[in-house]
Amino acid sequence: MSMNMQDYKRILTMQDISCLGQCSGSVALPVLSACGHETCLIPSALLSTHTGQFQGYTFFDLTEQIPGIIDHWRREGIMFDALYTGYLGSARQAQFAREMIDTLLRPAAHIVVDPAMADNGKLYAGLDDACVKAMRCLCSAADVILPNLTEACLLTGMEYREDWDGDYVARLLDALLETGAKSVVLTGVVFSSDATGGIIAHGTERKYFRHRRINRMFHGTGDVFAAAFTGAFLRGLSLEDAAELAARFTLRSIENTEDDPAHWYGVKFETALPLLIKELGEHE
Ligand code: PXL
Repeated sequence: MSMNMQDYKRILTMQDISCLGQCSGSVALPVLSACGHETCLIPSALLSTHTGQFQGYTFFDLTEQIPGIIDHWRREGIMFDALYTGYLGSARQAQFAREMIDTLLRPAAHIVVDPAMADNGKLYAGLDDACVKAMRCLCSAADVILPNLTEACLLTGMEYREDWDGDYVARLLDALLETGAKSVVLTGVVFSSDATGGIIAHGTERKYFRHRRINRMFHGTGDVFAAAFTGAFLRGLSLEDAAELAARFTLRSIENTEDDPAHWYGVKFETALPLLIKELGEHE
């Protein structure tokens, strides 16, 4: 079961490095490597931890480094098969990501944007309306966007509701596609007390994926899902197969963490990498 070398992609990912916390760049690199892709990271900021459940974290903004990195790669003639963005610490970083689409991507490149900026009805600490606006612009150029319900509301200006119904979600998905993104994978859709999952929207098509719900919040699971989705999608899986595989990988990561109360800041996704690799192999 060897990988088809046409599926080996050079991916540019832009997101922060939170030194501890199992999120963003520290998840994207190992997950995309496990999916069999070359991955180049532009770290947008360096933090001691993520900003979720920690106080007193350090934050070193690396925005000023970005133009120099882009210029160097352009001089070297380096081009990428895909851009995958996650958490970006400022509006300017999202603008740089938008520029990279025109300067660093090959013509048929894929663009996956995880507008990682909010959860549970609230923007992450330190982000503002300008970030939302710049993220909306980046989403308009994407092939696939991966918002959760909160991010979907921020991107569309719709009201955030936890008691969603079919009509509300249908309007949300239509509004997300109106941003210009070609496809949407809406995540964190709770279907019932014991089922969660998401909805894929492409044109007028809507597809649901669902799995067992663990009724507890784990940090970084959006990033685990997004990285695995991107890796699988770039291996040539359909949106639906990539989303389902990424959801199984995320669930397994949570299952492998939930019994360890000392591990409260992220999920042990490393222990689920064999599952990810095995399932990708089955798609060859
Ligand atoms: O998991 C998303 C994320 C990524 N990076 C940083 C964060 C968060 C969520 O809070 O704070 C720095």
